[in-house]
Amino acid sequence: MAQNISVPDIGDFKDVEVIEVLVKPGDQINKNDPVVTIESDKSSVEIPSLISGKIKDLKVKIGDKVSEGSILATVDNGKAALEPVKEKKTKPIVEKEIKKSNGNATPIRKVKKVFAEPASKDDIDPVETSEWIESLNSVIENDGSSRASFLLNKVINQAYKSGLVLPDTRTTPYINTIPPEAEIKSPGDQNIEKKIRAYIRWNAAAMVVKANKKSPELGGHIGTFASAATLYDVGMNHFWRAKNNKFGGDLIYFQGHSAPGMYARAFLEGRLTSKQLDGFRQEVNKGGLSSYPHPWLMPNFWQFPTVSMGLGPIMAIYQARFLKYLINRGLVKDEGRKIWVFLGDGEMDEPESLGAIGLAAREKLDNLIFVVNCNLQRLDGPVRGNSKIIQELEGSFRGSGWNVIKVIWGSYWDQLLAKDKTGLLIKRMNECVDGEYQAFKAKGGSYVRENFFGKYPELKELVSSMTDKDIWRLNRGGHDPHKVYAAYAAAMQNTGSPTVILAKTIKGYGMGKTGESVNTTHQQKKLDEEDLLYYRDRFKVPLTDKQVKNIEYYKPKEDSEEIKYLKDKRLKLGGFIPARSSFAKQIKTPPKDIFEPFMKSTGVKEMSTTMALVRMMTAVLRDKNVAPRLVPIIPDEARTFGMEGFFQKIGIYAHEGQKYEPVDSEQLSSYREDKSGQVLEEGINESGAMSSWIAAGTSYTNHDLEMIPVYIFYSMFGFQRVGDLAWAAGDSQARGFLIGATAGRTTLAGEGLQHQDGHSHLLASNIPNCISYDPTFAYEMATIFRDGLRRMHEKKENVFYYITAMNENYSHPEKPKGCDEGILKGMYLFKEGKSTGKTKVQLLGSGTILREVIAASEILSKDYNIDADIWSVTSFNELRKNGMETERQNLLNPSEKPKKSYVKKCLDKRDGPIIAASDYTRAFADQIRPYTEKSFYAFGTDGYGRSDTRKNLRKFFEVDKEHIVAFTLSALAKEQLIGSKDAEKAMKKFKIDKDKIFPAKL
Ligand SMILES: Cc1ncc(C[n+]2csc(CCOP(=O)(O)OP(=O)(O)O)c2C)c(N)n1
Ligand SMILES: [Mg+2]
Repeated sequence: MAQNISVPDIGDFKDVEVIEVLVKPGDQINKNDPVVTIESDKSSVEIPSLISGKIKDLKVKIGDKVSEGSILATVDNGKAALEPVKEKKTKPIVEKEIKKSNGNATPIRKVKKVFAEPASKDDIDPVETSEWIESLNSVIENDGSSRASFLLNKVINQAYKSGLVLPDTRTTPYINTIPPEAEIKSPGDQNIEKKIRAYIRWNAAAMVVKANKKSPELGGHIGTFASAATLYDVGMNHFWRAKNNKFGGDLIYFQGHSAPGMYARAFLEGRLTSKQLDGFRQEVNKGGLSSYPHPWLMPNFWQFPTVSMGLGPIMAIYQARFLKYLINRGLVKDEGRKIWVFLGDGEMDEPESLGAIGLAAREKLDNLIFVVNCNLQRLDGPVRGNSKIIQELEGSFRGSGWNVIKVIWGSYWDQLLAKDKTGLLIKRMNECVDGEYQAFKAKGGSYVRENFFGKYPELKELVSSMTDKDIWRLNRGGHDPHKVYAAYAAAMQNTGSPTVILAKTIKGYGMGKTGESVNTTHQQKKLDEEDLLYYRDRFKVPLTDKQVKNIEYYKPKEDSEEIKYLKDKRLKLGGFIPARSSFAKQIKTPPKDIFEPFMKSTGVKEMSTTMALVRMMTAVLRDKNVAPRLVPIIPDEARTFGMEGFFQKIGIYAHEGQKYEPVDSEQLSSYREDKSGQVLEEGINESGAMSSWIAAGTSYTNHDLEMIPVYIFYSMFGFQRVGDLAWAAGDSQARGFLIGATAGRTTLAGEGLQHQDGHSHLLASNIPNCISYDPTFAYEMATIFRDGLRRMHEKKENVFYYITAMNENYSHPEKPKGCDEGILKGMYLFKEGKSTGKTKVQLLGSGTILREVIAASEILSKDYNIDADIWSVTSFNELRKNGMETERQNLLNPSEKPKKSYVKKCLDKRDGPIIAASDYTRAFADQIRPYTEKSFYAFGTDGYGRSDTRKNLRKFFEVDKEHIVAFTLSALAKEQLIGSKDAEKAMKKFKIDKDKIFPAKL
C-alpha cells in the first residue's frame, strides 16, 4: 500500500515554489531523507520524508507551488495508506522535577528589626562567636569540608529567608584559596627546578639586553617574564602535555610579552641555538626569533597569537568551547585536554578579556584554565592603585560562575597566618591597596615592617623576631613553586566549571633597584653591568664576571642533572611545548555537479546572492566528505540570511541538548538545539563568533582535523568591528569562509548609516592572506566557493576567503562560457559590445552595481549609439595584488620585456575609456587605476550611508544607471570621442543636479 509524503507545517508561508526535486520514482528512501527543496522569497528549505520506502509517484515538479498539506509524492512501504502523516516529535529531555523541599527548614522566629540591617562591625558576644567557629571546625574535622559547605549553604539560605543582609560574597578574604593543609605537594626536585628557573631567567633577560646592545630599536621586555617565570616553569615541568601520536596535547596561550622566557627554555631544551637567541626580534633574515608569539612568522613553534591584549582570552574561551563541540559531535575523542591561558592583570581591562567569561561558565568549560599574572602593574603604573585587582577579578569571575583560586601569599607567610588568632593579619591584608603592595616590594624589609605590620602594635610584635631580610623574604604566591603547583593541581581536578588562578607576583622580580616593582619596569630593556651582576648573584647563575659583562648565555652540559631533569620532565609529558604541527587529512572538494544548478539561468525567478550561497551550503551538506566538517557560524541572524532551514536539518549546538519543547515545535524549521548540533548560533556577539571561526579555521593544526567554518554576518559588523581578530586569524593561518552578508552601501537600503557597508573590502584587502570577492551572480559565487574549498581544504593553502553577499533579489543569468579563470582572477568579459564602428567604452562593475552598469550599457547603446564591453569585476582586491606584483617584477628587470598585469591583458586591446563602479568607496575600484594606461574613472559610495530606497540611495551616491550613463558620456566628451553637448543633454534628461554637494561631504 502507498503512503503520502506531504508538506508539513511551514509557518506562515503559502504557495511556496518547489526549486529542486531530489527523488524520482523507484528510489528507495529512508526516513528523514530530503524529498524536495522549496523556496520562499527569503529562504530555501529541504522537506524530509517522514517514512521509509520506495517512491511510487511524484506529485510535484520544479516550479510548482505548494503549501502545508500539499502531497509531494507517494511511497510504497507495504503499509496501509494514511493521510497525511504528521510526525509526533520526541519530547525533549526536560529536567527532572525540582525536588520538593524536605520540610526541615526551621520556622522563622519573629525578631524585631531583622530586615535589611547592615552587618554589625562589632563582636558583641565573642563567646557565641567562638562557639560558632568551633562548631564549624568540628564539622570540618569530623565530617569533612563537603558536609561543612552543605551546612553553611543551608544556614545562608535560611539567613536570606529571614531577610538578613549578608556580607558581600563576591569576594573572599585576601588570602590563598587553598589552605596549606589542603595543598597537593609537588613531586619535583625543588633544588634542580630552582636552578633551571634561574638559567631561564638569565637567558631570557640576556637575549633582550643583547638585542638592545645591537640596536635600541629592537626593544623587548624583561619585567613581564621575570614576574611569571615560576608560573611557566611549574606548568612546563609538571602539567602541560604535548601533542604526540597518543594524545592531542594541551593548548597553551602564552602571554605575548613573556616570549623571551619561552625561547630561553627552548634553548636549554636544545630546540634553539644561541645564534637564534642572538637573532631575537631580527626576523627579516631567516632564523630570527619573533618579538611575540606569531604562528605566521614561526609556524613550527608558536600556536596562538596573543600579543594584542584581550584577544588571547576570548580566542581561548572559544577554543575550549570548540574542543567540546568536536567531542560532543563525535569528531574527536575526549582525552581530558586542557586549554591554559596566561594573561596580564592589566590586560584584564580589555573588554574582550572578560566579555566571554559568562559563556565559559554557562558552557561548563572545565577544560579551560586562566592564569592571571597579577603583578599589580601594567605599562605606566599600578593596575588598581586604589584597590585590589585580585579582589576585583575574583568578584567578576565568581559572579560569572568560575572556580577561582587565589595564590596570593607564598609559604613563608603560612606560619604568620597560623599565628594570627584574632584575624588582624588578614584584616591588614584586606585593607592595604595595590599601590601600597607595589611600594612594599620596591622599598625593602624595614619599610614593610613600618608600613605594613607597623600599623597595628600586635602585628609589629608578630614580626619582632624577624630581621628586615626575613621580612623581605616573605614571598608572594606566584613566586612560590609549591603554591603554584597546588593551584595547578586543584585546577586540573576541577569539573563542571572553568578555573581562573589569580597569582600575585612582582613585576621585574629579581631585577633590583632598576627594575623591580617600580613604575618603569615594563619599559626596562637595558641592564648595565652592575644590574647584570646583581641579577646573576640574585639567582646564583654560575657565570664569571667576565661572562656576565659579555652577556653570555648560560647552558649546563648535556649530561648535567639540570638538563637531564628538564628533558626527562618533558619526555614524560609527551614532548616539547610550544610546537605547532598538523597531521590533518585534506577534504576532497565536492564534485562540480553539486554546483551545476547555480551555473544555469534562474529565468524570471529572482534571488539574492546570500540565498544562493545558503543553497550552496545545503547542497554541500549532501556531500558525505564535506557535510560533517562544515561549521556554519551565525551571530543571531540566521533568519535574516534565510538559514533557519539549518536548525532542523543539522541542529544548533547546545552542550545540554534541548531541555524544553520549542514554541514552534510543529513547524518544519523549528528551533532545534542538540548536543551534537552543527550550527554555532553565537547570539549577538561578533567577537565571539569570530573567535569560534578562528578555532574552527585552525582546527587542522590544533586538533589535526580539517574543518570548514563559514561565518555569516552583517558585513558592516565584520572587519570594522572585529578587525584585530581578523588580523590574528591571518597570523594563525586560519582557513575558512567569512561571508559579509547584507553588503554594499546602497544594497541594504533601509538600515541607514551604521549598517551600510561601503568599505569592508578595503579593510579585508590589508590582510595579506585574505582572498576577497564581491560577486554579482550565483554562478560567480558558486565558482568562488568551490575554488575556496579546493584551495583551502583540499590543497591546504594557508589563506582565508572573504566573500560579500547581498540581500537584493534579482534574476541570475547562465554562466558565460570560459569565464572560470576570470572569475577567480578578478574580472572577465561578461558581455562584448558587438556592433563595430560605434564609439566604444569599457564598463566595469562589481556586486549589485554591475547590474546598474549593465542597464547603463543598454541605454548607451540604444539612445546614444555607444557600444560598451561589460566586465564583471569579482575582485578589485585580487586584481590589485596581481598588478602590484607585475609592476614590481618589471621594475626589477628594466632590461627585460615588461610583463602584462592581468588587468592590462584584459583591457589593453579594448577601445575607449574605462568606467568602473561598485557599491563601495571609489578607492575600491581605484586600486586598479595604475595598471592600465587608459583613462580611468571610478565611481562609488564615498560618504556616510543613510536609509532610503535603493533607487534613491544609488541616485544619491551617483552609482545608478542614469549617473553611469551621464558620467560615461562626459568622460567620452573629455576624450573628444563625442561632443560635450550630448553629455550636457543627458545630464538634463536624467535630472542630474550639478549643484548637489559631493556625497562624501554630506
Ligand atoms: C591591545 C593592546 N594594547 C596595548 C598594548 C601595549 N602593551 C603591551 S604590554 C602592556 C602592559 C601590559 O600589562 P599587563 O597586562 O599587566 O602585563 P604584564 O607585563 O604586567 O605582565 C601594554 C599596554 C598591546 N600589546 N595590546
Ligand atoms: Mg601586570
